[in-house]
Amino acid sequence: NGASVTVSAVSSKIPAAANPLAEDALKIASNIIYHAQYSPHFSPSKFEPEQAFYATAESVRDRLVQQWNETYLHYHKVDPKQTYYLSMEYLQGRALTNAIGNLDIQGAYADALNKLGHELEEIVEQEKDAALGNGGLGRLASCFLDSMATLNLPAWGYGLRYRYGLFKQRITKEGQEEIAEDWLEKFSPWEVVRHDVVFPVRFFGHVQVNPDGSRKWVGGEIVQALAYDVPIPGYKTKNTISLRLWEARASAEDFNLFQFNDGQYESAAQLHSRAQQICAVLYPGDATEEGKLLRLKQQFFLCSASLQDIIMRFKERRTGKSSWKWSEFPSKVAVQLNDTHPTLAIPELMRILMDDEGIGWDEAWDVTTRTVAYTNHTVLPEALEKWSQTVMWKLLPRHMEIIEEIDKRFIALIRSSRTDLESKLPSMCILDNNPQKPVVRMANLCVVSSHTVNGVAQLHSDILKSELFADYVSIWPKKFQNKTNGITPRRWLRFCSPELSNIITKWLKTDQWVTNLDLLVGLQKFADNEDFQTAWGSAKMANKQRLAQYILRVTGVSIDPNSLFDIQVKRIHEYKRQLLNILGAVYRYKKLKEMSAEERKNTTPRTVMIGGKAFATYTNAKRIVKLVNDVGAVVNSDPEVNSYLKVVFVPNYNVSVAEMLIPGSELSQHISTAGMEASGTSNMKFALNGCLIIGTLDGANVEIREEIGEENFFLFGATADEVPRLRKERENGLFKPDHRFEEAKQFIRSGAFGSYDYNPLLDSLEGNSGYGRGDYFLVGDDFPSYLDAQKRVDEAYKDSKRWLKMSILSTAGSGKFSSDRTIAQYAKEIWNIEGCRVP
Ligand code: T68
Repeated sequence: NGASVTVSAVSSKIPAAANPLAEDALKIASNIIYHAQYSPHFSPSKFEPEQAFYATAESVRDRLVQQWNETYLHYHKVDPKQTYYLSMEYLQGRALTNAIGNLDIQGAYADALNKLGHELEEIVEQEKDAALGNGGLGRLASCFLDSMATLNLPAWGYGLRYRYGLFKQRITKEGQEEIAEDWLEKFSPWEVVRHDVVFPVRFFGHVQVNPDGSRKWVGGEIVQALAYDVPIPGYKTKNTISLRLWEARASAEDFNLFQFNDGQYESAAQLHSRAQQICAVLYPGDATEEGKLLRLKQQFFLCSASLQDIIMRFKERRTGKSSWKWSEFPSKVAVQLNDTHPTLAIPELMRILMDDEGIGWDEAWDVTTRTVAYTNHTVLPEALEKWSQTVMWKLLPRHMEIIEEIDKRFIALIRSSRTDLESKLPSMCILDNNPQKPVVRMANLCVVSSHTVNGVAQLHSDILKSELFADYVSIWPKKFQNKTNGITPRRWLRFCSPELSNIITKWLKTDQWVTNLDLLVGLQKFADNEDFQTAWGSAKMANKQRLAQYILRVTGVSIDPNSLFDIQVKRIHEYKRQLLNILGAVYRYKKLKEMSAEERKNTTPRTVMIGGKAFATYTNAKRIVKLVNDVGAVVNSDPEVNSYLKVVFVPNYNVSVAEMLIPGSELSQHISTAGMEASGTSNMKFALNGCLIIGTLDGANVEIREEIGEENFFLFGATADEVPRLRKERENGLFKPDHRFEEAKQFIRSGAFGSYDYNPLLDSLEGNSGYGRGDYFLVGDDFPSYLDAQKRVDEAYKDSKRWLKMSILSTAGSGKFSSDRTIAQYAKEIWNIEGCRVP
């Protein structure tokens, strides 16, 4: 325990060492001490875990910076084609374990910290999560960066350096409370500010027409984009790539000294505070006009700064070359849009090429469309971005001209070559000129302007082709692809579950699976082996115990590691159907109450854990959070049944919490209404960790079930094809609810879980209700088959050998879901880039 240790005390005590690893540890220890002494962040009188974390992180960063510079220089020399991943979100989580793991120096760092009176496990917990994202989309971007680095791909991530990332969730009697999460409260040891990388980004202003007919965007306000780079090390490779996060700044000239001296302090700094607003908060609520404008500003800020940087690098690598052409640009640059949020990169690239570089429309269009590709992550209509034309004309007048022209040319193309599609034009074109509310449809702009459009799981990509983008498919059949999502096996198995990893390595007699996840299939042959099962079972048990301690610490609820650990963690959304889960738990509770003590003994004890954040203004999602907490409060304190059922709401779900929950899980719920979850990625993380899935045929569940075998997957529910018919039936009042569904709802309405008014929430599940949307997500339709599947789960768990076998086969079948596979496919089939290993 280093609580009272001082820097000078530990530095004088570092013992001499004999073996090489120890010497390495010794060097590391003195490097850590060096940082504690000479990086003036804290007073040197202390060397408590927090100080030890920052000093350790800086020492690791030293190593990364060296590799990082080498990587950049190597890429500069070779000048390969590079991918630029544009994303408004990155959910990086903590970086220390990942960095020392990827550098393969865990042992030495653990030893070094030991010499300094600390435990590595305790030190890594000091780090705050970098939560610059909302959920799956942001975490996917982070997994992708890890894979790009590991595969030695010349790639960069671009994003925004939000001051406040995703809020911290606190649970009170009222339910969820949001608190600003200050991840930069002290500072981030991982970012390096690049004072020499600054680009101006313009907003507002007007279009100037020059005598030669060319156009130029002038006036308005200019904000500086300043680069902060975060190193992304590959696993056991020197290649270390960059995540470049932009911060908005006003320049010194924007500070009005005259006003300040006149005592007008606020107006003197007005431009500064306006600039600061841009990167203040991740995805600010867009219910107000001001909020919408700010979000659009963020999007453009990312696109403009990143493109200026990309173009500068492209030109830099061409200096000294006698001649080069813009048509070479797509052979050096691939830009991937992570959903429509960075769509403005399209008109911005067009603008730069035409107005700044002076090339004509046709060539600019050819360059742009050969450069940009778009990934869609949702088919939910409310999540498809549409920007008010009025707001866009005000903020980005030149870009609106360009978008109008793209639209005009697209319409002309259809009218001249595809008269059969003319009737479809109103929904296919980019501008929706509805006089009440004229908008720009960002997804349509992306489809028209990208060379490739991809969905994120096979089912999702099929739905894109047959529904959302069906009309475009007939024009450009080859434009549409599938790239099933993946997750990095480093963070999501190797580092978060060392116990299971070691067993896998031991039995496969290689650790190559960490970069070649398909090798896990080799575990299949041990699925019935008793020794292997025993080892597997004890690793899972160790993880469950660790999780039980965590749950006790953060919730005060004591859970039994011998019960079935059943987990659902993800953003709270009606389509993800946490309501189905909690209604199932309520039904289970009611039945347990009705049983005799003898009967209860034959049931399978369960711990239901649910976690996730609700968007601050999403009322029903917040009611669901409250309901789970209220059910937990009653069930967990009911002595009659609480050794058979516990219901826990896990607060403040984030990447680090996931790293604790997933290894200790045995059953996880991925139970969205079929056709609505584009892919899901936590399903892959759970399966990889030997956790069985209860789920619908939605998103990547379909492929997971194919890979691990249908006998190892608890399937239930309507299929995507059946959903429209079921919705129709409900609209027509033909739906006959199962009595168990009625019973569960009625039990809650009766006040069994407190006096909070759950009627509005439950009414949203009623077919003929005036409230809600008539169970749009079909909770009632799927409830009976869900309960049946849960019965199969309970039975399977009673046979622990069978369960262990299923668990092993789950991991063994998860090879496909490595983000290394996903990224290798993007590289080959969309970006046309190759590995460029630093020697
Ligand atoms: C998720 N999307 C999908 N969106 O829901 C999930 N949206 O099925 C998929 O696995 C994952 O993307 C990765 O492909 C999101 O997470 C957002 O977070 C989001 C953020 C802002 C605006 C709209």
